[in-house]
Amino acid sequence: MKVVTGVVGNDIHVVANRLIEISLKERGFEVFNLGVNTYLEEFLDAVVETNADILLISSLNGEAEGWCRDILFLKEKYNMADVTFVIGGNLGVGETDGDEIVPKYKEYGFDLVFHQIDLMEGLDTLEEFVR
Ligand code: B12
Repeated sequence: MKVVTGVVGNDIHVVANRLIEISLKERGFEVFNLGVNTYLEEFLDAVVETNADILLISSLNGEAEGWCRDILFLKEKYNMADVTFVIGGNLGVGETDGDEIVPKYKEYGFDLVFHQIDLMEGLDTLEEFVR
């Protein structure tokens, strides 16, 4: 399966992004890593270009919310109903409550949301979901 990944917005935290690429490859995924500082439009273009099955977005500095509110609209616009949309990392700024954050991102159009969740746990859940 093909996965497009990267860190959304003006976010330069690169360590998790590298770990995500390595871990996905180890699990047998074909990975297209756009790296840090990636804008939403670039993610969507890459999904179209690579015909990816999964878009996995990371946010560490917490600015994802400002970038990802239109996912539902864009999914429809680009005909991406079959693509699994995943987001994880630090999805809020400052003290944040997962019970509030997760439903919010689901409303924005993400299928799987991992707020301050360990990467391996998240990838196990992703594998179960796509299976
Ligand atoms: C190193 C670091 C930096 C370095 C980054 C160097 C680099 N190029 O990577 C520098 C000093 C440059 C930096 C800058 C900033 N940082 Co900084 N940084 C950190 C720090 C100390 C460690 C991050 C890290 O690499 N961790 C190691 C990796 C492996 O862990 P991780 O990032 O947490 O990722 C794990 C999980 O989140 C998860 N994960 C991540 N993505 C995904 C996706 C999915 C799908 C899943 C399932 C899981 C998952 O998997 C990873 C492994 O388990 C953290 C604090 C901390 N202790 O976490 C702050 C932190 C991330 N930074 C923070 C901030 C605010 C900033 C700045 C805005 C500070 C400033 N005022 O300038 C800037 C942002 C600049 C920018 N444009 O993005 C905040 C974010 C707060 C928030 N979200 O509310 C943190 C949490 C510090 C804090 N407690 O306030 N930072």
